[in-house]
Amino acid sequence: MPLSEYTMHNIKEFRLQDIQERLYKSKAVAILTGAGISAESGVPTFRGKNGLWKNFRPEELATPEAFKQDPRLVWEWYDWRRRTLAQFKPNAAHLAIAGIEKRIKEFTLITQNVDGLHQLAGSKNIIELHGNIWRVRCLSCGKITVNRVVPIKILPFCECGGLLRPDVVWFGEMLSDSNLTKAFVAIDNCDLMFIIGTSGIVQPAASFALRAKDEGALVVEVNIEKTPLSASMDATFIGKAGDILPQLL
Ligand code: BV8
Ligand code: ZN
Repeated sequence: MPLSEYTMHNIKEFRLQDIQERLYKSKAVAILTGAGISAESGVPTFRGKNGLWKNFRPEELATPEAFKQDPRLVWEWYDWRRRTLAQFKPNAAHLAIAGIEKRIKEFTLITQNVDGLHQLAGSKNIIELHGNIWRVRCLSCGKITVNRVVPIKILPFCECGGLLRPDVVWFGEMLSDSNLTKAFVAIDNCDLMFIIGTSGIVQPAASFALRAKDEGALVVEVNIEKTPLSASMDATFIGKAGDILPQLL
């Protein structure tokens, strides 16, 4: 669809080209992405209809309790996700964000995704809020290493003998202080923030848009449907990230 077609529902009438103008005039831009930005690469979203795995909900498996209780089951789930992910490439939305970053003085990408597709697309200044599925961490010595072995031997152990876990943030676990601090600095300093492909349910990421607004930024949402965040956005563009974002380049 041509730029002008993308209207949205909100108080102030913004068209995509208005946002495009604002984008290249801004001093600092922050982008928050969720699972929706990887959907067009084939990666199943968390709360989409096809769900993520068998009849388990992420909130049941992505927890320290689940791992303690049944590390094999949790590793089977992560191994399945890693095997599925290994065949996927960044899509036009990931590439557009990497392209925008090159043209903005101060740019920060904050992602909730653990799939590593933003890195593959060439994004540089990334805050991986929820960790990365291609890293593992030893429960004994705490060593973090990149591990791209698919399928991974279940159960994987560190050379120190400790059990390895995925280096991701599970539900009920604290996000790393340094990541949160970096994210808040980016959010508080930006004059334009995009919220792309997230259902706005998982905290604390779901409150970042409001924080940016309180700090005076213009906040723009891109999603295939309205979310609980939409009502407080300055603009919401309904459509696929892979269609809309390249038009901002
Ligand atoms: C924390 C890593 C402090 C793992 C993830 C009640 C009880 C207990 C806890 C809580 C509670 N209430 C709140 C909490 C806190 C909890 C939380 O928020 N729970 C939710 C479920 C209510 N949060 C936490 O626990 C966080 N830690 O708060 O610490 C604390 C400590 C102790 C006790 C309490 C608090 C940690 C959260 C991190 C969890 N880890 N991932 C892994 O991935 O294996 S979260 C997981 O969900 C992913 O990271 C994912 O990115 C994230 C968010 O989901 P979305 O990205 O939004 O994806 P979703 O599928 O939901 O939506 C996709 C969207 O894309 C949709 O809107 C769709 O329309 C759109 N879309 C689809 N296709 C496209 C598209 N848009 C554009 N284009 C397309 N083509
Ligand atoms: Zn170890």
